[in-house]
Amino acid sequence: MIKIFSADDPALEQHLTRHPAGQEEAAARVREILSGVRESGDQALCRYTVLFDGVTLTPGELKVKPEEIQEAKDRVEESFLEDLALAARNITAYHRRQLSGSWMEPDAGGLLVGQLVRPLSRVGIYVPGGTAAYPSSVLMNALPARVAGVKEIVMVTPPNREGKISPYILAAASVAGVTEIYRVGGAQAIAALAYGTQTIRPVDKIVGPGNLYVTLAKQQVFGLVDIDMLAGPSEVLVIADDTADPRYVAADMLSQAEHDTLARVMLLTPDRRLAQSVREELERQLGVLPRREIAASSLASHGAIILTRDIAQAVALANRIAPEHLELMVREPFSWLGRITAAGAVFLGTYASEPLGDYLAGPSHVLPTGGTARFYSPLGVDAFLKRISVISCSRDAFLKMAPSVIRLARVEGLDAHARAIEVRLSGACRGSENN
Ligand code: HSO
Ligand code: ZN
Repeated sequence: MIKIFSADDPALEQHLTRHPAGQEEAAARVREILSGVRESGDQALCRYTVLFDGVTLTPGELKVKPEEIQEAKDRVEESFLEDLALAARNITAYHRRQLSGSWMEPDAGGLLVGQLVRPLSRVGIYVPGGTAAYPSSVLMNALPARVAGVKEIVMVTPPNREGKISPYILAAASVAGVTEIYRVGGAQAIAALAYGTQTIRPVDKIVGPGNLYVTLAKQQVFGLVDIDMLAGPSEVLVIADDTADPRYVAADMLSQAEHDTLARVMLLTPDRRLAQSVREELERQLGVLPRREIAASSLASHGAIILTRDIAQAVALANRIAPEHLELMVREPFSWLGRITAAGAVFLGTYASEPLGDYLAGPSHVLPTGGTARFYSPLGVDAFLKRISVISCSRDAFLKMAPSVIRLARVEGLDAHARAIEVRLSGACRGSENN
């Protein structure tokens, strides 16, 4: 069962440190798969699909046809489509608020600088197969890209043994405005998106969670294409005081523990009684969970209940841990918000339960994990936008800046740079036109 620590227990540090397993072998295998796809394209994709997914496809069958998508939408429950539509509305509205525009500003001296903001042209979204194929994640990855103005959104996902993709995933892709879908997964799918094959054109950026092979493949193609942050196991850290209901605290902790045996769930509280009753609630609620084995293993090996002096100490510790999800189930939760410096998403109050954020509230549920919230932000519109700097200047502004540029260039030993300015100085002295 979950262990209880005190905040200054030296064993706590050790318990919170992750020990990454040796990945060299997997990385070498991934390297082979990437070069296989780079050399033989579709043929390699089909070869690896037989090997890893146990299904034989021809290159012509890689791309999912519009009929299959329509069929999927006809098959899923009407209520599911309505829920997707509601989620899509909230996610879209939230991300629209993140859009920032191009700007250009002349100064009084005639120097004009600015930036153009442009969407990426083509992005790839990886969707894992099996039980980790979440329709919600399709929305959370694709909609920020849509809002950013990305024209081509390509989804890749492994087929099941019948060569099919879950109708829930296909329906979500359709709602999210995905423009192409391919039934291919694993490192080979990442290779196809990065290098291109006969049927899959390469993309500019690859996002979406995956298993170790997918993650290593993304790492290896980074630079040729951009990637999102590397997703780790889910986390929730709850800060609670004596006003919190232990049933709610335990339920929220289990909601993340059921994701993965490696998931990390924590409760930080100054209240010893609450700590004890949350522990009992966890035990009780685990009993009825279909995924209790996963959740129990997560609680036992990565979970922690930490007793703090007060809420201020809990907040300070939470900032150091920088959890993916932070719940504040304390009196006046908003009064603590100003002190939060590192978390993927903050949930305030009794009713802001983490799954609301997973599905419906609006912010993307693709969030930094493993302490990377110290420097990463949630997936958002900016992940699919880039900036182009703009510079122009008048003759007067040029004349004013020229001597400094020439001196700086000469200090760097770059004579041609200096001359590019000097040649204009003589032109400018002859009185050539103004721009
Ligand atoms: N909580 C997960 C996302 C998710 N939950 C998808 C349900 N479906 C990210 O940590
Ligand atoms: Zn979740």
